[in-house]
Amino acid sequence: MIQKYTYGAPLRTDAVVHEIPAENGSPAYGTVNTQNSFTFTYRMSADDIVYGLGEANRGINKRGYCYTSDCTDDPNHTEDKRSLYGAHNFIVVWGAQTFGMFFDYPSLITFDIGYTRADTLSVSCESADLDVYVITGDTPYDIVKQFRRMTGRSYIPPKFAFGFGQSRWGYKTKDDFRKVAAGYRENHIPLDMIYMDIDYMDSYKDFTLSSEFSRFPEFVREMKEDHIRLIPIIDAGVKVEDGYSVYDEGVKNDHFCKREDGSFFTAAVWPGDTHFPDFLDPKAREWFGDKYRFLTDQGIEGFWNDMNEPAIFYSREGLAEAKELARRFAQSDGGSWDGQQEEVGVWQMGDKLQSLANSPEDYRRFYHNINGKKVRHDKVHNLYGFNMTRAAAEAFERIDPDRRFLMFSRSSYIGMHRCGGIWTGDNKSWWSHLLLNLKMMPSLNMCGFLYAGADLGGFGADTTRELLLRFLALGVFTPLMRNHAALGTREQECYQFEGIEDFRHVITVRYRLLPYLYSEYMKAALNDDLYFKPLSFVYPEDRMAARIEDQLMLGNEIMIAPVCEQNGKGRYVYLPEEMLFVKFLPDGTVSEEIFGQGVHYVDIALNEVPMFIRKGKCIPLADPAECVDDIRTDHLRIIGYAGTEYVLYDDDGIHKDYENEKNYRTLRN
Ligand code: MIG
Repeated sequence: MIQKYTYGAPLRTDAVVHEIPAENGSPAYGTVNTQNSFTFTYRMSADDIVYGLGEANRGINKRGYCYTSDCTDDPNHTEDKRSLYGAHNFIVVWGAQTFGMFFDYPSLITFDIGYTRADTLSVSCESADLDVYVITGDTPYDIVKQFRRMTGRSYIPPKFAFGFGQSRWGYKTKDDFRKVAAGYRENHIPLDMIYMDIDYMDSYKDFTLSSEFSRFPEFVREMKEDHIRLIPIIDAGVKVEDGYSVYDEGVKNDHFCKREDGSFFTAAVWPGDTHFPDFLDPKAREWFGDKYRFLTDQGIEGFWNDMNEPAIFYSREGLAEAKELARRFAQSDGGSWDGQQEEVGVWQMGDKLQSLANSPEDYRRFYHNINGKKVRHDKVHNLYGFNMTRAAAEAFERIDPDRRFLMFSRSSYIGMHRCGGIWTGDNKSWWSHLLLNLKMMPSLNMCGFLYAGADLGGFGADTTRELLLRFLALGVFTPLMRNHAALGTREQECYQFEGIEDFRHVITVRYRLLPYLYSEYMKAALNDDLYFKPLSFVYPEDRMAARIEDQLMLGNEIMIAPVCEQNGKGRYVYLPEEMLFVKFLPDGTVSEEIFGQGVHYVDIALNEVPMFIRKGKCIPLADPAECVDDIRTDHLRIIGYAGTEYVLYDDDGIHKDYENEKNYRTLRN
């Protein structure tokens, strides 16, 4: 059962698709205070667990910290960070009382989950204008499914998007891309996509190509003949430059965000001065969305949307203030280091420069046009990335309503899960981020984001062979499986390392499992279900299962337990019931061993991919292939418990004929 409570005059976010009428009164759980601001408070019992918050830091159980939804381009995901790129305001409390809550609020909101006081959950935001949904059900799983139904079907990518992709910030020329393609094909490491980061554009202008990419359609075709799709990035900001048609049109037709005085807001991002399209205005969305045609017309079938928090390096105003401060700083004579005798001190100057980027002040300097009303950006900040991606998704429906396009975004709000997937942004080549990657997955799924993944190997900092292999052994199971690295870091393509056969093997396992993974993804999407679940969702009666934070249930048949530690030769696993331990060995064979309920230590070499099949279940396994197009789904082997069945979902992977009964086929072991 879902109940809705409306406070004040909320702004429509379009997170919810199946609207329900608002109730009078207040939620059955906790207390709500709407004086001056909004606060929801609930007294937690000692053993209560809190799930949710999607793309957030720390554990699967969110209890014990304070999180804010405030979409931020911060590439340092250290433990102390309270917000990342997304705003996913859905939580489930499980324990003495069990209920879910969705706070549909488009601006900064804080979830203090036993941080200030261990027993107190407190959710607060500045303005008491929001819709609060309270969901009751028997279990967290049941509550999540109701929430998912209310917020609509998750995005479904084309099947090729379940292949492996290589990315790196810095590929600039056709030959850079050809080299990557050859590195994979010559070494027989499977590959389906190469991502084009910002350097493919002319001066970082959206919907342009640098002079390196003349005769682009032919290049797209050349790659596609090799079964490789090119996936270009699109940034949110549009370069200010007379004669650049996207800029000219945006100005002429009033599609950019404005300052209070009606002038266009200017901020520096990659192209230099940019304007931000007003994605909250349907007319601007339609205009920007149609620009993707520039690339779809040339054969492109997928994109990633970046910098859409929106990320700001600095604004004109911010820079002017910093320069003024610098002028005064330059005038103040020497003196003490703490600046006490000076008008402007060293630290004050430093702080000002440090805080130029992504500054809350800048988010108060521009406005959106929402149904003819001027709304200051900070009031709707968390909707920006959602609506950029929505612009693309709405356009894809016009460009080819029968076809699926690959689309994922950095920033997001609940509701965007219908338009695209997400990648989890600029992680680092750290072991702790491998574990964070794992922990985020079920939370993201709860909030509807099924097509998701992290930068495998780590984006920032130098990776190691060992870390990349372990990252990949988790990535084998994440719907988005992409190796991506930052400019200036160690080269991270799989063929750059010694012992290439290990990489070939691990990624090949993905392709062998792909019919199963795709089938489970599609079932999850079509039934508003989860692809990744915490163990407790499947074993709610098992008290131990609820404590496990480094193993996940995937689909209905398997459990994963990757190694997340340097020099790890194996790991402890907890089995809530008897399971079949399956290891994909480097010689292409599969080892199978039954383990009983309880704790076990399992050996897992660096070149092995482990997983568990639940008791009484089986899964299909395809022959090795080097691209999704070559996977033979008519030639599957079954592994798992004897005498069992698996219902496989399959389709052409391109069109949207999802409800067809012909897509289901029963396989017997
Ligand atoms: O300011 O396009 O998260 O994946 O490689 C950095 C360059 C901009 C941030 C993205 C990252 C991408 C990078 N971008």
